[in-house]
Amino acid sequence: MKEALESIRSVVRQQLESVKDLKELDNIRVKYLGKKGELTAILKQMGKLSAEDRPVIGQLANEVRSDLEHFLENTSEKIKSQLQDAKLAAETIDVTIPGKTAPMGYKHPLSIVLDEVKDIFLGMGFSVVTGPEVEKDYYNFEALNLPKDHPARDTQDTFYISDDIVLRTQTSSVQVRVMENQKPPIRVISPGRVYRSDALDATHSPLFHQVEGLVVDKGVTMADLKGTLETMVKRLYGEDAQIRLRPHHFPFTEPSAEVDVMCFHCHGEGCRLCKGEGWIELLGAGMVHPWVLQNCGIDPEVYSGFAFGVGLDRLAMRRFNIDDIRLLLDNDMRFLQQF
Ligand code: 2U9
Repeated sequence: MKEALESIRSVVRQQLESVKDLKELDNIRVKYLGKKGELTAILKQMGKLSAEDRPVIGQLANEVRSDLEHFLENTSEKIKSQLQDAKLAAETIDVTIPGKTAPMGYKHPLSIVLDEVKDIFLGMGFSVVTGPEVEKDYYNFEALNLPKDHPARDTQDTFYISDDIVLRTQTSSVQVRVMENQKPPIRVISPGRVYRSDALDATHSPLFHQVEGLVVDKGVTMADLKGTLETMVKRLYGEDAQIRLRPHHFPFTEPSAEVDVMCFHCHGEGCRLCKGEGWIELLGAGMVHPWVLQNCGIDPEVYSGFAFGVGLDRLAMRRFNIDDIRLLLDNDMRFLQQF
């Protein structure tokens, strides 16, 4: 009987090393400690032992039983903590990863289009710059040739924190800061959130997303602007995509243009998608106004530049046929997990 007890202890210890789940563990517990268990059967035989052997074997049997209970308890704890760790690992979202490899496998539509635009311009030698969203009135307006009395500053368009602090209405302020701190050549894009005091509806949001671009160097012309924008559009919408520039006005660029992309559905004929125009408005652009260069300490007699701005939300809505801008902000997983 002594050998039987010792062998049970070593067999169980060995089996428990390879147990993977609580069900398997319970089977072992029943096999040895259950009503019909092997150890239980031995304990029932104690009565047949001689008065001399009973104390020694009895003590060994109790030892083996408490060892088995100890082994089983330890293994149970180990399996439970492994299950807990696995559960935590599955739920943990590493917020430091750039979103390209989000653990759930999803990627926000804005991130999809932003990453594409970034890749296009990084491939053309641009750098990506960012800056403050709560911005000085100077950088958001004055430096961009929007003097104090300009209607664009009105509170119905802008969130004022104080007389000279606003929530930025465009990311141009970042580019002003770049021009103040960096001598040309400058090739930057500045993506980010911008704020306008518009009521939230299917096509307007007080918070939306923009990417602006800026190039300043010697001898920059409208041809460079058109070529750069054409490259962007062809990368976004395919090689046969075409753009056209329509004269426009922005205080910070002269000449200015609205840039349209030919409707990929009717190729310029006009249809429901492009509201009969044949073209879809994409972005605004122009040659940087000489006063803006001047404001940033760059001599407009020596240098010239172009700039453009595109609404990321509209780009994403067009790309994925999303008809309500609020879907981009609601964080509704039923919507987001489609991307
Ligand atoms: C500097 C000088 C000039 C940026 C520009 C636009 C035209 C434009 C809108 C497009 C859609 C804003 O998101 S939107 O609503 N932007 O039309 N933006 S030129 O011009 C600059 C920028 C920085 C120093």
